[in-house]
Amino acid sequence: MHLNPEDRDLITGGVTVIKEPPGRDAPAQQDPQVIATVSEMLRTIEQQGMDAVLRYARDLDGFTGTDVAIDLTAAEAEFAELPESLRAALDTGAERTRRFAAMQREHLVDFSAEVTPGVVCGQKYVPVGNVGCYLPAGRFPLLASAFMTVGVARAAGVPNIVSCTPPSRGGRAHPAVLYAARAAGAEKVYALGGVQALAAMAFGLLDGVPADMIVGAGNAFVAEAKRQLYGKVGIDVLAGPSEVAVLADDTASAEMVAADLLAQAEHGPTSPAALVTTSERLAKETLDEVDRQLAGLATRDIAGNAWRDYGSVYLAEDRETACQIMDILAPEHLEVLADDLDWWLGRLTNYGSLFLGDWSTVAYADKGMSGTNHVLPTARGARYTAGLSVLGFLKQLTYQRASREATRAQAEPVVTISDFEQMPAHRDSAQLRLDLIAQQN
Ligand code: HSO
Ligand code: ZN
Repeated sequence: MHLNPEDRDLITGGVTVIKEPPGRDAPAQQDPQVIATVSEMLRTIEQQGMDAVLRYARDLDGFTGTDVAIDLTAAEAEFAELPESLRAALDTGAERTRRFAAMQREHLVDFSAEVTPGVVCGQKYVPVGNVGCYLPAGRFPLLASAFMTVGVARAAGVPNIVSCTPPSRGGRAHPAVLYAARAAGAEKVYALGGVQALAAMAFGLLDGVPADMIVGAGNAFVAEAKRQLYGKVGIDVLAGPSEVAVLADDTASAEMVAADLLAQAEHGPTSPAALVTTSERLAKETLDEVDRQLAGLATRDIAGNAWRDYGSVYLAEDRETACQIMDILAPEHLEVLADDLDWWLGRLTNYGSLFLGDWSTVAYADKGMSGTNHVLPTARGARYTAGLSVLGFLKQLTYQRASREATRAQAEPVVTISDFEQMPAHRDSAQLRLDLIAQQN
């Protein structure tokens, strides 16, 4: 997540590069090997069904059971293995995420209005019927993913929600992932991971109902499976490595900036982190502070490589210039550690989610504690889309109803346009109504 040479022309103020990875940002393209493997797996599963799903689960994930279904309403023994404090924290995250999603839903209003005399147009929000949620449990289990997918789909009113998560210990799944899913409102989870999980949901192999939409983050194979299934099913976002950008002025603390950069660099060795600041002092201090904190971090190999290869620091002439850089980088998460937070809130437009001030940090939202969704666009996708929310599970449908009296106002111009376009069947469906009225008068 850094500036490419052609981006520079879009920035009017002065920018000094303090640290920038060499070369261009890695293209968002998939490895051809991944593409081929995924398409072969999807084809096999579509043809052979559950036999192929279980074969992949055994070969790739070490699944040893016979039934992938896990009843969460009868998993008390497994939940009891978890510390009480963890269960309480997960309950809190699930509830806060649900509450914010419910508020967002309330602010989406159905309406109808007379647009032209006698022509009433309306819109209504209708939930997607069948949603498949993928709950990742790879390098890190990312427990709050269940709140963001299952919980928010429920808040949207989705009637049928199916969830999958990779098996562990042979047959069952990670107990904390199961607990989080239960806290989000799921009653059942299937112990399936990767491509076979997405295929099983998309093809309706688990409960006999094909998913209309598949959501949730995963590894490169999961992302590619979503890309290939897109069109047959809807998806949330094609998520790449998690990113963070920090905008800071001279009031910010280097210790806090460094901690927040490393918090997302920890996701993986290709996770980008950027600081854009108007303070030369802060830029320099942050570089030292990142190294100091890395030395004491158990995930320093991951975060350190990410910072070395994908970290950047820019010194901007003024805050408007700093914002122009963010217009281009469009980071997944954007933190503002600066004075005059309302000014930044008004000015900034390209981000997945925005964190204003010292007391709002990405990790809070990552774990569901603020209430906003953590499934967000990466790789500059925030230029054109927001992240997952209750809106993602709703279709904004339109409808119309017109009176007999409003026919002329619509039919006559349609006849004119259709004649010009040489589309006689369109013309006729309008003309028929004009003729009918003429006969009736
Ligand atoms: N930063 C990730 C979500 C997450 N991080 C969950 C930790 N836990 C994508 O927004
Ligand atoms: Zn994170």
